[in-house]
Amino acid sequence: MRIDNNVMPVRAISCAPFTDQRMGTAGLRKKVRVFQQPHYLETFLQAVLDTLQLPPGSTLVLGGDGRYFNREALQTLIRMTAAAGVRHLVVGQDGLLSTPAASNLIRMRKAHGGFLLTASHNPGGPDGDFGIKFNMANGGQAPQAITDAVFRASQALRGYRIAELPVIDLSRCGTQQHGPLRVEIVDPVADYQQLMERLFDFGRMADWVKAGNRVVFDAFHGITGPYARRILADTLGCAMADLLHTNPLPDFGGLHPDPNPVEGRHLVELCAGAAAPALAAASDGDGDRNMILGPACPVSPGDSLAIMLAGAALIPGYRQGVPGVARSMPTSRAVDRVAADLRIPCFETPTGWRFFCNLLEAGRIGLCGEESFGTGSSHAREKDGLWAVLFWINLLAVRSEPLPEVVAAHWRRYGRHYFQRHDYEIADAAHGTDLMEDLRSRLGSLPGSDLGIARVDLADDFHYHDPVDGSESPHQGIRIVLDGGARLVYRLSGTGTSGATLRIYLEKFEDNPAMLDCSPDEALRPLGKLAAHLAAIEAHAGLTQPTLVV
Ligand code: VG1
Ligand code: CO
Repeated sequence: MRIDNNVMPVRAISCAPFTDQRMGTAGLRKKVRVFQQPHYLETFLQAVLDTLQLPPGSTLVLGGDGRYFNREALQTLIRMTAAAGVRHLVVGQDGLLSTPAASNLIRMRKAHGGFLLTASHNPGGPDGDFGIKFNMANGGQAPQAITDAVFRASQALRGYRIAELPVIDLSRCGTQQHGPLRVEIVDPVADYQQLMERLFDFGRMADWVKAGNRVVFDAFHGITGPYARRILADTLGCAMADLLHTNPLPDFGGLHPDPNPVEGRHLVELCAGAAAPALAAASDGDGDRNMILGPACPVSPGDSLAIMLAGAALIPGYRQGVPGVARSMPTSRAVDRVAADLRIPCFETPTGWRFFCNLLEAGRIGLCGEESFGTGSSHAREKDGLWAVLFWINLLAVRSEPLPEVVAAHWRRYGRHYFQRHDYEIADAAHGTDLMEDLRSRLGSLPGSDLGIARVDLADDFHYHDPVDGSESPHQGIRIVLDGGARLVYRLSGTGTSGATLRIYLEKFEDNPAMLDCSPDEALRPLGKLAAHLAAIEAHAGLTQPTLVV
């Protein structure tokens, strides 16, 4: 097909709108089969493009985690963005870009935004999930006002516009011109690696590896494999045999690319044994999450964030200190103690990385994290799995102490926040909503009441006031704080694709030196029982046990 240099041939297609294209915590996620319905993907993309009203001649970044349906969706995306007047696309080779690398590229290239084809930690394959995140010119995910506007636009759509283009070959780096559209295929790793080299002391880290400190990393056949091979093995000298599942596969090889102690139980077992490496780690499908473990020492995400903040001055990119930190509300308050010690502000935001972006843009925070195995910093506007692994390697290399000692010393100094998340998969979504409504209706009567293990100090429905743009986000999770500092948090997940997932977050602070080495199971058992009883989970959903404990 030959296309005139100035004119992009465009077809207009009429169709009925879909009523369910509301983005959740991180983009639109649905079963692959839902996205495969005729016009479904196209109408959603049109709703985003109509909402954004990109200036003519714009630049966008495109990439994804390599999951099933990415290939087809990318071609559609190229043709629809071209029809909307976009004239420069920066695309990861083979359509691959990790979420943090895409965020970095958007910022570096001063693009107007980017589409990321991923359902993150959700399973992939023809029966799995597919998703799309849209990121703005600042590299961060679209804020609530935009996602609400996209939903409204999707409901009113009567069709979409798509350019007539040949299938674009994404397998070779370089620039292709298709009429007025320039498609630039880039190495997904190169710019990201340069960014990492500016933040960390790669020389010292390579010496640490050379000294016999072994690193095991599992990419779960998601996007981080190519990044880990180039950065951990080729550059830092980690053994290739210690990098697991590093070829991205459309169905993640049947693995569930969610880096937590359950999906990563093989790493937990490895670290519990005599052959434990100095550091073991894993990332999720799109490369923004991380799990960190050391010999007999899984590091909880809340502790990881707190220890990173406490050690930030040892890392080149953070030597000047950070202006402040933030954590999502359900995340353990371990980092709050370090922030207080450093006399820097600690912000509490709703779940979802997009809420950190205003604070990052305004220069009010330098590090932030979520309990869901997500940590990041001002280097990008997404959480960043491999960055967290590199941060830990750099920290261990400077401290010259084994990871378990670093963690134990932290607890001795600041106390320990025992933390667990209990997920209940509720088949009928309405039962999940009813349960939350019921609990919410009883919140007023809780303060002051005695729940057996403690009295209730505070019970509320978290409402966030964004200190940068003044926006309000109500109903971001129910929190019940007990006398003595223990805390229960309840919220419904916004990333699932069927039924409802109730997430309950349990936290208990301990500073008695004799009680710092309990198992979280043991330390939190009474709180877990109380949480289930308070929310009447069995009565509402018929469940007597959590489906997942992490
Ligand atoms: C979950 C996590 C949240 C995270 C979000 C996206 O959301 O709890 O902390 O930001 O996933 O992560 P929810 O609404 O299901 O609790 V990712 O790595 O899946 O983009
Ligand atoms: Co992710």
